[in-house]
Amino acid sequence: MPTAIIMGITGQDGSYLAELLLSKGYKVVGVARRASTVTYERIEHLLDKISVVQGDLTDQGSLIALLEEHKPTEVYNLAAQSFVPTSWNQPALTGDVTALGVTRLLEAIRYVDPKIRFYQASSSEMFGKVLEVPQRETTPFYPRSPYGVAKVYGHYITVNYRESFNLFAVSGILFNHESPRRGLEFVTRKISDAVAKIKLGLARELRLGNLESQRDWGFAGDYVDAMWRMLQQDQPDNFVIGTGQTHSVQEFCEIAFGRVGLDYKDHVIVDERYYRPAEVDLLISDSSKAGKILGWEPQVEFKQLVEMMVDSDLKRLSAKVA
Ligand code: NAP
Ligand code: G4F
Repeated sequence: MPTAIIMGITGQDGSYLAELLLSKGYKVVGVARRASTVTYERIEHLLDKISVVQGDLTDQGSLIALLEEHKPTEVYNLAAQSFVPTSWNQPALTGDVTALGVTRLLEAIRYVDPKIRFYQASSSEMFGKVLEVPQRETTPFYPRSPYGVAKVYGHYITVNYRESFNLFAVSGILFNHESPRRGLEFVTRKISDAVAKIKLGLARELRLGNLESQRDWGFAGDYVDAMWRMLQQDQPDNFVIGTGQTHSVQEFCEIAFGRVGLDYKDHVIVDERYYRPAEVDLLISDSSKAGKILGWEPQVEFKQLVEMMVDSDLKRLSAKVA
């Protein structure tokens, strides 16, 4: 039975990846940082099937100890300070975790067992002020936030350890992916949660930033499958993963409010507090390399994704008010 370590097990992607790896017969060890309360909401249904152990990307010793104890064949680094606005308020922390954390993990692999296969969660935010549309593996980077800058570092240190030390280290350049388990501060889940609250009479308005912002949004469950496929190849490489379609925040609102018979114009208020110091441009993926080499294609379409998220929040909140 192969063993996989998932850094960031308590996050959105960690929970979906754990489900996928369990279904493939892996022993799954999830790493969570110590908190004063448990943060296992997304993995509660998996706790009898996986081991959850403590570790932190800012602590080199904890990473070495993890690998020595659990002897994984694969390590997935999904851990990061992942919220773009926070990266302007906490740029040094973002650099320490999201950038240097990758080096600490690669160093632990090099020291304990260089045969371990490594996945780095890179991001379309690295393309930022885009230099080519659509974006592919060869598109130059131009990050527009401290988060994007940190992810560029994480990407290149992964490539560098592959080339310097012959590690099987891959970088998955993933475009936005969402789900009912998405964090509440990200725009898609902020909208689906607010739609459910407004429908149930628990709220009346939703304050958002730039409604014209566009993203290439896919379903997280589809994207973790691409991560696993990348680690099953003969050679380590970089892959762009996305849907190849872009939609605006306004379009997301139209479908989400429409799902419950409401008009977003009656409830959404544009609030400049949610504008960013710098925005990214037209993010659209070209994942044809992943289609050809990994045999990967997205399965869930945009409208389906929006409706899935609204339905889930409505169900969750209806149960609470009942
Ligand atoms: P997420 O829900 O924010 O999860 C991030 C995870 O990292 C959480 O488990 C968090 O733990 C953990 N973490 C934060 N700081 C840590 C530290 N110092 N040591 C150890 N763990 C730490 O993010 P996600 O949406 O699942 O995304 C997974 C990865 O893909 C992230 O690296 C993200 O930057 C990247 N990515 C995401 C997308 C997307 O659209 N979702 C697209 C491209 C790339 P706590 O629960 O304790 O906070
Ligand atoms: O949902 P968002 O906060 O996601 P963002 O910044 O694209 O980052 C996510 O995707 C990246 C992949 O490209 C990941 F690497 C990263 O970790 C994260 O998962 O914002 C999406 C768009 C932005 O253009 C933002 O300006 O929505 C716009 N927006 C408009 N109003 C808002 C709001 N975003 C948030 N969070 N809150 C608003 O009220």
